[in-house]
Amino acid sequence: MPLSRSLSMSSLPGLEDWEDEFDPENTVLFEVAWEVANKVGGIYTVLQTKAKVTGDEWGDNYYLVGPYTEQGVRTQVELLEPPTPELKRTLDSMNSKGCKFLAQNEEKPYVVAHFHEWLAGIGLCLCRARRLPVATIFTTHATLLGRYLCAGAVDFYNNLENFNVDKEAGERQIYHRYCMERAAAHCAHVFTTVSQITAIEAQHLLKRKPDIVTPNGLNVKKFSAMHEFQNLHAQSKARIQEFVRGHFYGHLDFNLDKTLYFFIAGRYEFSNKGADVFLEALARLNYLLRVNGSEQTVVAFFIMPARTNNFNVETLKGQAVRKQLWDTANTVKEKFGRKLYESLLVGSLPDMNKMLDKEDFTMMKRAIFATQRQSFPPVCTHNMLDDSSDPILTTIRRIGLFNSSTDRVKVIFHPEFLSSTSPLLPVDYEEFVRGCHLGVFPSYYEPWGYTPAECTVMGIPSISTNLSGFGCFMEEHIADPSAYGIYILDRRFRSLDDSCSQLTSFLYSFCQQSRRQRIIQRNRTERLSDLLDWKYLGRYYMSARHMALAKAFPDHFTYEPHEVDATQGYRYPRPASVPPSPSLSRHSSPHQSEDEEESRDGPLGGDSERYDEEEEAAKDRRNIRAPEWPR
Ligand code: G6P
Ligand code: 1S3
Repeated sequence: MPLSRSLSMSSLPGLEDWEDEFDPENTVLFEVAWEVANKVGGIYTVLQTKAKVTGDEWGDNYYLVGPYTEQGVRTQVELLEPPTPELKRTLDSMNSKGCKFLAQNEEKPYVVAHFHEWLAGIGLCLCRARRLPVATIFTTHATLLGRYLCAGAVDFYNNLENFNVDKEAGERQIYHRYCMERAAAHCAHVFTTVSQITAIEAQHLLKRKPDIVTPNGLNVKKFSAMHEFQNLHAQSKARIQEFVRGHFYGHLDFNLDKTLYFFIAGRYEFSNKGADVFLEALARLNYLLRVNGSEQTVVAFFIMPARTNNFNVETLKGQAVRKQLWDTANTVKEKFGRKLYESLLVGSLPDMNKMLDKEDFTMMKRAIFATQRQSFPPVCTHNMLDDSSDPILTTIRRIGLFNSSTDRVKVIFHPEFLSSTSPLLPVDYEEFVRGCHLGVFPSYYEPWGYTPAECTVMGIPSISTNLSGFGCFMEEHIADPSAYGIYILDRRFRSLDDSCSQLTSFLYSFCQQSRRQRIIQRNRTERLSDLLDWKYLGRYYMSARHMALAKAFPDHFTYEPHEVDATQGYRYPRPASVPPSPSLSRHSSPHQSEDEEESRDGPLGGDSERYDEEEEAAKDRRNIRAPEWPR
């Protein structure tokens, strides 16, 4: 039966058999994970963003199975009546035993069940133990033991083959969970993971080499207006600037037009996510900017949830003071405007000495008085429960980044995920990322890393590492990643200190870019989005399902074994024009200011003689090899 789906299967080498064999009427896909409609971490993003391409392929025969949470059901699930009496009976019986569901019906013969992570993996082990006629896939998004080992002071990647895995898991009191993960990996017809680096890790720690690497994609939103994402950057940056105005009240002695916003975000694993390296590099950057008399200021945000008991008073006060100043300015403006209007109505120019009266001045003086402050602007926005032992705060105390006036690098630790309803910084995560200049993710342990990928599709440059799945993937597909705003830190072959120095030099060079260079770079970053689209990356999942069906039902499905080679596919050459690095920039006059540059070049970032975005993008497109089916 022909397929209705977005990708043309016949164009994909190796899938001709699949097209003949796959009958969506007769084949059912279950995807099982703890993070189905349950926003806990990165796996939620995988499932949520992938749903569209998988749904296009499998139609009504695609089912997601996850935990029943009231919150998840209320906000993300549409409840349906079971379509057949058999299914209704089954679900009623499950319900009577206390097992709530997401409900759909299926009784056709070829079932693929795809389990994510060890928590769901128990279902896979039971399917195999009970000899159910189901093709099974197990995807691990990180190994339990790998995560634990990396979080300790272990030279992980140089010792992968030497770990006594049972002993290490036992010592960390995760032996039972480790065994479930290893059992699921071994029981599955097909075992997959999210990156080559995690495939090597799994081979050593779980003792099975993954059959295929299934990299994580995103749902890439394309704007109809070419440079809409640049406008969104400017709008979102304005929201962040408002917050900064309030947070630094009384200490706003830096130029917001020359302020850059860097951020790190994610699960709070201090060293695994590289917050330690970022802080050290910020301290060094602060020194470099100071001794070189730079006019730039950097505000670095740490968005990592920790245990708190709400916002702290000083931070809330900052936003209240800002609001009061805004209200005062508006009241005075209103009165001024009315007097001006009255004067024009009677045909005379206003007497400027009478435009503001005593009361106005008193009101303004009172508002200014409220901005007096004895302490530095707070580093942390919340009251931390573990203030004295918190790793970010302890490090900040050691390196002395206290937001003093002389600091060129300011730090804000926001230990809660962002929300558009926050009284402090009312933006959601996407809006925040769009408004920043650079995402910094110097992870030591990062099987994939969605944060830099999200930056990329929004046209925001980022720093990742050659220990992260994302960083390695981009290195494979782009000839000169940094020209596209993808900086890849070497955390594999350098010492910790050398990695910090390299990160410092990335940050310092970034600070030296002019506005025009940043705009050019953002244009290039955004051009990479196609590479991360599920439309392309979803094919690895298709391949895994095909392989599993062929293993479970060899009489009905065949799969030609292919070596997966991620370098097949897109390959971005160096950008066609000069890279936007400060050393290579050519100013048309030696003392040209950023504002002059922008007003001449516009948001496209360049005149036709030196930089033509359209032409460069077109050349890139001609040079990029078409994606091929992974072999
Ligand atoms: C976008 C907007 C420009 C704005 C620029 C600021 O490109 O279209 O109007 O000037 O962002 O860039 P910056 O890197 O300084 O935040
Ligand atoms: C894992 O979540 P994490 O942040 O604990 O899974 C994510 C989705 O595959 C992945 O992006 C991330 O690197 C892993 O670490």
